[in-house]
Amino acid sequence: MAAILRGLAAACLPALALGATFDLSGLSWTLKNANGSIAIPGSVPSQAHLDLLKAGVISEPLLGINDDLQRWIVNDNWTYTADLTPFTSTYAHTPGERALLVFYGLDTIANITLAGNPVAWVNNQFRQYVFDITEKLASPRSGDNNLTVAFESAWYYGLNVTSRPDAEYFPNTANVTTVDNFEYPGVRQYIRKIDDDFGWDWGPAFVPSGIFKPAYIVTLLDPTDIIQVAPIELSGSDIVFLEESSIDIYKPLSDPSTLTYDEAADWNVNVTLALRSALPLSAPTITLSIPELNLTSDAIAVESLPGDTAEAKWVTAMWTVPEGLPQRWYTHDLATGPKLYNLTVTLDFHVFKFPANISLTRATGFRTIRLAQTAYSPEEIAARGITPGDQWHFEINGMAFYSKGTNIIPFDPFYSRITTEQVRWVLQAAVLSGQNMLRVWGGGMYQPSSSDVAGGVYSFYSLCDELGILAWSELIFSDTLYPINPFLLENIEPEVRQNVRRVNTHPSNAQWAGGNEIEGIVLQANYSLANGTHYLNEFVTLFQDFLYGIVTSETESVPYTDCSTTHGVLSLEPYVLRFLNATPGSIYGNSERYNYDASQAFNLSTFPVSRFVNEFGFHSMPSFYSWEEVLENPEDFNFNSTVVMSRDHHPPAGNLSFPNPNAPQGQYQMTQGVELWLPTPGTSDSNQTFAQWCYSTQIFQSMTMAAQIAFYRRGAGFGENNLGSLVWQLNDIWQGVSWSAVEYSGRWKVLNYGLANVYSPVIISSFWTPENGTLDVMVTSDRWTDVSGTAQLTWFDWTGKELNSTSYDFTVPSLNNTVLLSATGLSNILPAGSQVNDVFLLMNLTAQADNRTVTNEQYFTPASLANAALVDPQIRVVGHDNYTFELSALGGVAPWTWIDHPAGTVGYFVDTITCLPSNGFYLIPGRDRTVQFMLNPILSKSQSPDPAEFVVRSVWNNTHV
Ligand SMILES: *[C@@H]1O[C@H](CO)[C@@H](O)[C@H](O)[C@H]1NC(C)=O
Ligand SMILES: *[C@@H]1O[C@H](CO)[C@@H](O)[C@H](O)[C@H]1NC(C)=O
Ligand SMILES: *[C@@H]1O[C@H](CO)[C@@H](O)[C@H](O)[C@H]1NC(C)=O
Ligand SMILES: CC(=O)N[C@H]1CO[C@H](CO)[C@@H](O)[C@@H]1O
Repeated sequence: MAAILRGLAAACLPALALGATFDLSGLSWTLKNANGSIAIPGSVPSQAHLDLLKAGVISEPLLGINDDLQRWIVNDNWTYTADLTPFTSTYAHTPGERALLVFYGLDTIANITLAGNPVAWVNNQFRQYVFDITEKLASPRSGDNNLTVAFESAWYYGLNVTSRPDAEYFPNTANVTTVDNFEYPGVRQYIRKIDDDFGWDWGPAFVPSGIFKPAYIVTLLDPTDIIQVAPIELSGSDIVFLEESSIDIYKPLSDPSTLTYDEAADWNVNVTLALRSALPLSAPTITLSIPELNLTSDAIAVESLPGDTAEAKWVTAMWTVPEGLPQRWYTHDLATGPKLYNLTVTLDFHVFKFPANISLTRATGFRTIRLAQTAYSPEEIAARGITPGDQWHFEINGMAFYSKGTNIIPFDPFYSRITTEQVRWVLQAAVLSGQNMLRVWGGGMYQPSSSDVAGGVYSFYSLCDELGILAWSELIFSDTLYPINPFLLENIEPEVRQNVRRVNTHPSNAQWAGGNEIEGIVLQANYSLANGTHYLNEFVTLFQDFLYGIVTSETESVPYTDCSTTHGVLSLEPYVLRFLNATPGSIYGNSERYNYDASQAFNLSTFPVSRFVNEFGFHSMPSFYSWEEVLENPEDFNFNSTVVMSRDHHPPAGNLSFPNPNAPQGQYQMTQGVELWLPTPGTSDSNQTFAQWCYSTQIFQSMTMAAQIAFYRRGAGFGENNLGSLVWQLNDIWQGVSWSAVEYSGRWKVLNYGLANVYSPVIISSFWTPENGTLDVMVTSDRWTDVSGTAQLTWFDWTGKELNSTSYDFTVPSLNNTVLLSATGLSNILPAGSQVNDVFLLMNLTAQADNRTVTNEQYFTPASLANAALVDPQIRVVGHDNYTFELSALGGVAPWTWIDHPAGTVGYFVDTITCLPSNGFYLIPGRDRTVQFMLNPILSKSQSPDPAEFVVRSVWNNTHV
C-alpha cells in the first residue's frame, strides 16, 4: 500500500517537503459562506475572492468599483471543505506510521477540523503550521472523512477582540494618532495578517481569507514490518520530514561593540534543520559540500532523534570554509557581482541497522553585510569634514557603499495569485534602473524564498540573490502601537523565528528591521499623552528587547534595527535605542521626506540632511493604459471622475466611506505639481487630455524624485556622509493613484526611467537655489575608485538652436563629488542675451569607471516648463519591425519625449547607442534618438504588437492635439 501512495505522491512532490507527500490541492474542495447560500468549488492555494471569481459569483476584484461592491465578502465567514477519500483510500495505517498535516500559510483566523475532530484554531498568516494527525485520521467521527478549514472574518474577529474589556486602549488625539486611519481601522495590531489587507493610501482593502499557500499531508513510514520480512533500501524521505532549514554564513566579529566582522577570518557555515521522524534515528551526521569549490566537510555528528512526530527536533552542524576560497557575493553594480554557490546538505542516519539519508541543495553566497551605527571618530570628523554624530549606512564585505533603491509593497492584494515572472520583472526593473537595494516594507508580507521552498508560491529572495540586489527586510509591524501581552508575544515568536531562519540562506538579505515607522509614533505618544511612558515602555519591550532577542538568536549574518526611520542607538552591545537622547547639531539614524506642497518640490532647503533617507516619494497617476484595464465607461476616463477618484486613497478615508472623501486632497497635490511645473493639460480631445494628465503627474513625480536623489547622493561627499536613498515605492498593488515607479501590469512609469538616469554610477546634476540665484553643477560618483571623464554643458533655446557649449575634464574621488560650475546671478549663468523662459542647459558626461565607459545626461531648465516658450516639435517617428523607433524633432525641442507601448504589452525602451533604459528625454532638433522596445514575452498578452500602435507624446501635447 505504501508503494502506491508513494507513486501517487511523486508527481506532486515539492522539492523540499520531504517524506511521502500528498498535495491537498489535488482534493476536490468546496467553499461555503456562513449560511450556506454560496457553495462553490474551492481551491488550494487560493483565497475566497479568487474562488468566487473563478466560479463566476463575482467579477475581477480590481475592476471598476469592485473594491466597494465586494465588501460583503469581508463580512462573511468562508469555509473550505474537502473529502479526504483520495488520500485515505491509499493510506494503510500501520502501527507506528505517522501522518502530518502541513499548512505553509493560512489567511488568517481559522478552525481546522479533520474527520470531525478539531485539530487547531490558528491566527497567524505569517506562520507555517504542522500538526500530527495520526490519531485523528484513525478515529473519524460519525463517518466524517472531511478536512475543513473554517475562516472567520478577520475584520469581525478584530472588532470582537478590540471590544473585549481587557483589550488595551490606544488613544487617538489631535496630537497623536495611535490607531490607524485606513478603510478597516483599529484592528491590525491584534491580528497577524498583512497590514495593507485592511487598506493603505496606495491600495484597496479586500481583507482576504483562505488557504493561501500550498498544503500537504506527509506520511512517515514505519518500516519495522517490512524490514522483518526482508531488508530493503530505505528512502530517507519516507522516514524524516524536513520541516525547516537555516543556512547562516558569517564571519566572527572583530569588534562586538561596533558589530564589525573580522574580514580575514574563515567563513562559518551554520546549518540547522528541523526534523520530525516516526522512528528513532541513530548516529545521525550532517555532511556539507560545495561541488564548485571541490569542498566537502567531514561527517559532522549531530544529536540523535528520538522518533517523535509531535514536535520538530533541531540539529545543528557548524562547518568552516576558508577565507579567500569562495568568491564573494556583491550587488550587481559592485566588484564582481552576485556569485552564488550550490551548497548540499546531507543528513545520514541509521534506522535499526539500515542506513538512509535525506539531502537538500540551496544556492547561497558568501558576503558580510554590516550596518554601521556607531559614532564617527574625531579623526574622521576632522579629516573628512563629517558632521558629528553616528554613522548610519551599510557595508558589504567591509566596504561602505551607496544604497540606491526603492521600497516594495505586496505584488497583489491576493498573495496566492502572484507569479514568479511578475516579481522577476519588477526586480529586473529595479536592477535596470541602477538600484542595489530594496526595502521590504514592514506593513506587507514576509517575502518568500522561492516558489518551491516552504510553500512560497513565487520566488523573491532567490531572485534577489541571483540578480544581485539587497533586500532590507522588515518584520511585519507597521504604523501602529501593539498591545503587549503573552497571547501576542507567544504568537509572534514562532513567526519571527521561522522567517528569520528561512531567509538566512539568502546573501541578498541586508538586515532585519523590527517594523515600519513606529518609533516616531511612540515618541509622539510619549510626549503628548499623560500616560505616554506606558506606550514607550511597550515599544521598548517589543522592539528593543523581545524582537531583538529573537532575531539575534536566529542569525549571526545580518544586523537587527528597531524600525525604519529611527534615531539610531546609544549602544549596540547591549542594544539600547537612542530616541531623543541627542546632541544638538549632530546627525543620527535615518530619515524620510514627504512634502505634498508641490511648490517645495525642488527647494533644496526642504530636503533632509541625513545619513540615509529610507522613504521619500510623491504620488502620480497610472497610465491611460492601466486605466483601460479597469474603467468600464467612456465617461470614467477623466482626472476627476468618480471611479478615478475612488482609486486615490491619499489621504485615507479612515472608514468605509466610498469614494474616499479625502481624495480631493490627493488629487489636488498632483494637480498642483503639474500646474506649477508643466504646461497644464487641456486639449479638444478629452481622452488625450486625460492621458496627458496621467503622464504629466508621472513627469512631475520623476522630476521631484530625481532632484532629491541627486541631493542625497551628493551628500556622500558632504558633512552628512549620506550613503543611502530609497524611493517610496517601486511596485503597485493595483491600478490606482500611487507612489510607484512600475505600474501593476509591469509598465514602467516615467519615474523608473528617471531612476535609471539618477541611479547611474556617475551622474551630472544641477543644484539651483532661486532665492540667491546660485547654480552648482556637480559630478557625483559612487564607485570605489577615482573616476575620470569629460562633461559637456550646452545651452539651447526652445527652437533647438545651440547657444554655447563648454567642456570640462574632471576626476571625482570615491563616493564623492567634483564641482564643474558654480555661478551666481542669472546674467552670469544664462547665455548672453537670452531670457530665462527661452533656454535650457543640456548636461552630458562620459567617464571611465570600473574599466567601462559610463554616460549620463541630465537637463537644467532655469524656469518652470509651465512658462517655457515651447515651439511645436513636429516629432517624426520611424518604426521598424525589430521594434526600433527613430525619433526626430523636425520643429523645436520636445521636453519629456515619451514613447508608449501598446495595451497588453510589457517591456521597456533602451537607447540603441548607450544601451541604457531611455524614455522621457529632451528630443533636440538634429540630435535624433533611436530606442528599441524590449518586450517581455511571458508577461505580454500580445507577442507581436503592431509598431504603428506605439504612441509618441511630449509635453507639447498637453496643450496641442
Ligand atoms: C462568523 O464566525 C464568527 C465566529 O464563529 C461568528 O461569531 C459570526 O457570527 C459568524 N458570522 C456570520 C456572518 O455567520
Ligand atoms: C463533507 O464535505 C462534503 C463537501 O465536500 C459535504 O457534502 C459533506 O456533508 C461533509 N460531510 C460531513 C460529515 O460534514
Ligand atoms: C472555532 O472554534 C471555536 C471553539 O470551538 C468556536 O468558538 C468558534 O466559533 C469557531 N470559529 C469558527 C469560525 O468556526
Ligand atoms: C462586538 C462586535 O463587534 N462583535 C461582532 C463580532 O462579529 C460578529 C460577526 O462575525 C458581528 O456580528 C459582531 O458585531
